[in-house]
Amino acid sequence: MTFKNGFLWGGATAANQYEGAWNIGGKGASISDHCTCGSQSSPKRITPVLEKGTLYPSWEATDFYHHFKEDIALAKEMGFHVFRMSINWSRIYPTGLETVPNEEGLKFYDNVFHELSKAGIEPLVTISHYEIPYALVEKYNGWYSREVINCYIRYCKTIFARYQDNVKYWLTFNEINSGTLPLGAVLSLGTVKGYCGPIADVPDEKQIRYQGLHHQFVASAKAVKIAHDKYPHFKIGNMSIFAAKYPSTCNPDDVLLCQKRMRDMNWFCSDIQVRGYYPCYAKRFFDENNIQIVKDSGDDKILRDGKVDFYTFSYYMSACESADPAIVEQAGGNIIGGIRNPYLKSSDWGWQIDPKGLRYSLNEIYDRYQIPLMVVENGLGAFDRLEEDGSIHDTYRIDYLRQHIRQMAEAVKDGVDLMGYTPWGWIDVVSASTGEMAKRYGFVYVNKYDDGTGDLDRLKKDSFFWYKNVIESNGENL
Ligand code: BGP
Repeated sequence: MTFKNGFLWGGATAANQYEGAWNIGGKGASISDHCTCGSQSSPKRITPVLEKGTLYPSWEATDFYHHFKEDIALAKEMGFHVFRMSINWSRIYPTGLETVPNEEGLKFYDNVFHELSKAGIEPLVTISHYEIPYALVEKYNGWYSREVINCYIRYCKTIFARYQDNVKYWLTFNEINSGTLPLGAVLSLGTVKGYCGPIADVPDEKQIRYQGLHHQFVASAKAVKIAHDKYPHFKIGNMSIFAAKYPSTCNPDDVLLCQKRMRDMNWFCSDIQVRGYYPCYAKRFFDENNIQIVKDSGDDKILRDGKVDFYTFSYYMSACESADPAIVEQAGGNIIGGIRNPYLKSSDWGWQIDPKGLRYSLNEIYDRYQIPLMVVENGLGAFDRLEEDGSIHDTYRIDYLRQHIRQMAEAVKDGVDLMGYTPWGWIDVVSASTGEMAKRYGFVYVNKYDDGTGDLDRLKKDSFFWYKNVIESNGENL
């Protein structure tokens, strides 16, 4: 048997794209409730009043809020061991500034955890998944302000105390390194009031981003320390996007550029969260980009005292790096930077599919950190066709996941300590990057469309039965 006994098979979701009920039960507006109508190609500014765009709005999402019992029953039927979800910060502290939490919000997650426990499924909880109370964006420009660290810690203390008997596995921030990328920085950092596009055209954007990230590193480390001191049974991890990068030729210029891009995007944040200090290459990067991180005197110690217990990541694609501007021009870009790889195929959204890159990434990460790893997102966003009889034949998704699981198995044979696997959007949710419902990842189809029609009915796709069998056989029957 390749995968160890107790390997955590399951699926991943996040409140901002799944839960809906954005203004029910005392919940406040979060940043993601304000910027769901953009798309990758034409991001929009945040509208002051929430209004319906042409795309299906994520503030209804696929309504986990009212369907959690049914959804957890489906997860149980597939044999899930673990259920990745996030808590909506603005459901617990509607503006992030209250001193007393919203009891109705806390009660909702009591009910969810109770249901998971009855089903014998372990929750894996992301504390902040592209979500921050919007009032903190208005008041402080999100994570750019140090004040937000205290708000986050107050929220962590509340949920740690309340759910200490229900939740063992925690992640401090979803895809923290998306803060280094133009796209994604606004959702994860909550900075730049009134704006939801890439922040590349905002003055001082690098300074804003890296100062904001510093505050997130401190907040993450403080949360880890509290967990270690007060709740020794907790396991608390980081979460990064990992997109393998390859030099496009063996020209040393390409190799060096590739090494730099691997550091800038893939390693920078996790080096700090896993090792507890800024990496050696940070100084030159900051100097060359005119970034001055303002630190408090105790920050370095806080980082050292708050190293994560395990490393988790999302894996969707890889990219190539070329130092030759003519080649970059000709080859066409990639969503996570770099250029297209001619050896790989792409999804309908241009994400390049690279299962072997997952084996490569797992080996590189494990070599570097030597702590347990978990793939907490992976999957194929695709257009699914609902047949008249209610079936959905998503063989392309099965094929994608099968190839990635095979490569995870190779990595385990290479010696990597892999804890588990939770494919993204195991039930259809709203897309983070485009706000669409049409981009689906699930084993379960949700009858809901971009124009807002659909009755939210849940239907099993072919991949549902396939994945059930994968779990049952601990990854042997692919
Ligand atoms: C990751 C995010 C998720 C999820 C996924 C798929 O970056 O952590 O929130 O949405 O990507 O992306 P998309 O929904 O844009 O297809």
